[in-house]
Amino acid sequence: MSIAAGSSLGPGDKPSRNRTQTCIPIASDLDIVRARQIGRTAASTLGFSLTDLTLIATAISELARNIVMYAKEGEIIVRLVKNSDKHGIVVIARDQGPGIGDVRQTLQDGYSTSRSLGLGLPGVRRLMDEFEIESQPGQGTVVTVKKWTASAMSVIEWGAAEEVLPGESESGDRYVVKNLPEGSLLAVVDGIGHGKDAAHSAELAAGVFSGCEARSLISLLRRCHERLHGTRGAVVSMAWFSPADDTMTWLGVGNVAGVLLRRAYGVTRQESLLLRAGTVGAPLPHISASVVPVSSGDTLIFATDGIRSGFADGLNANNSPQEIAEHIIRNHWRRNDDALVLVARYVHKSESAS
Ligand SMILES: [Mn+2]
Repeated sequence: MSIAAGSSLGPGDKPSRNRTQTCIPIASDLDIVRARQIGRTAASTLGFSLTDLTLIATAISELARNIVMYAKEGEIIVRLVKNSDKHGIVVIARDQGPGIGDVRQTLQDGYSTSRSLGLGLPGVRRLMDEFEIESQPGQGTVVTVKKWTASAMSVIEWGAAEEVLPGESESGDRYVVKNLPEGSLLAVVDGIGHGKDAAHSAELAAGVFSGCEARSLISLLRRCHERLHGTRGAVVSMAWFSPADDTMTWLGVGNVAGVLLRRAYGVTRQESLLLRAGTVGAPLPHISASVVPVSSGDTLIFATDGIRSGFADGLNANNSPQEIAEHIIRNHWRRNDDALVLVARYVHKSESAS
């Protein structure tokens, strides 16, 4: 059965299937539940974690709810992708409703045209690895989202540990780890100040990174900078691991320290990220990213300024990223600021190629 025409599928129609694809007509709350279940069941055959299955199901509910709310009817298409280097799920939400006038505005956090308590499109974008939208007023909307299984694509193992400033309920430090088909993005953000204001700017910045599809750190930082305009701002360090050429690109504005531990001939060497003074959200300094070669086993550490310098000295590079993160928090937290440590180890499997 063709998947092309949403209008040919009435609300009472059965989902149509072929081997890798299911099309679910959407016109009622019941259809939302059905789409959610079908998507979750399909995704479970690919080896997603339980957490990822929940994220996928939530994204499908949101997309189907949007159809019912704004277009009255449409369809959700669930497609599985299985090839030699990656497995994942593609979800397409299609309707012929009123369409969206300002797509960019709709994708901003906190923007909602309805009374719904749902996540909205920015939320869906955060839950999934890839997100695309096409919409014209009067011509309907097509949203395509994808999620890839971690085992098939992740080139890093990672762990994180954090502490909140005593007396504050919320940390102003945030991290994002985002696995995309071409590599992995890591970012650590420290909102200026502490408490609620700091948490607010950090949250906005983290939203930019977790919703991104861009692979350029500088363009991501610029976007983050625009997003933080009018807030107290944040300091940010970020890294992009690229398995295609075994490199890591890193960049930092402010004082989130970055250290790369390399093991060679039984000796661990440290390389430090060159930080540009400044604040993201305030006038940006000249930024530049540097690219370094990495090999399997190299370990990146990001630590906010609640951690004393020298935190990477004497670390056991054989420990897991999570053990290293917890060790640093335990031994180097200043206790007068929020603290966050993110540790990522490059684990690209094709090291025999060289
Ligand atoms: Mn801090």
